[in-house]
Amino acid sequence: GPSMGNVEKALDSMLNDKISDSQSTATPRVGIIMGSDSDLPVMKDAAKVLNMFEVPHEVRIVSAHRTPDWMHSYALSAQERGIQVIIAGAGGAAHLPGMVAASTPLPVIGVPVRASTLDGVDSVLSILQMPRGVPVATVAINNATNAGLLAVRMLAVCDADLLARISQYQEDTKSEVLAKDEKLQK
Ligand code: RP5
Repeated sequence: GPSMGNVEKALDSMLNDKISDSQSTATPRVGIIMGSDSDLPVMKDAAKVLNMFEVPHEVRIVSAHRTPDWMHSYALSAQERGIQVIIAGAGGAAHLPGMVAASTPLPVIGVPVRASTLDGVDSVLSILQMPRGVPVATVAINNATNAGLLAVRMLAVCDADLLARISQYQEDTKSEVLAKDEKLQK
């Protein structure tokens, strides 16, 4: 397959050193990728959710436009490396989720990042309007939390432990709202 250039390699390892503390040493089940380190403030929310559910994951900078060869090799190798779901965030002309979905059989969740003068509408339309045959599950603008939760639900289909945890999370969310209502009535 296509190999990574030296500049891309150096940039990749540099960017990944900075965020390595949010990653576990186990084989990652979820790949969180994004077009630029400027997407990190949004995309870290997906990592937070996966940390909360103790799902091993990796966080990588993969740009469709600036590092097309790296993107292609990432997408082609993800499944055989043990990745089961890919969360891809990008802003502007956000081609990353769709282009990755084109080169992997894995489910891809797209996060439209609000990154330009068009307020994220550009990102959401770029990610949402995929042609028939190449699906991307698109979440709301900047909602990497939901991307993380959707990834957990996908993994929970064949993982009883994770299913119990996601059910507990839903119970906790319900209790929180009911407690707030109760407080309001006092
Ligand atoms: C996209 O362009 C990235 O996903 C990011 O959201 C946006 C701007 O990137 P930078 O110019 O900040 O690197 O490729």
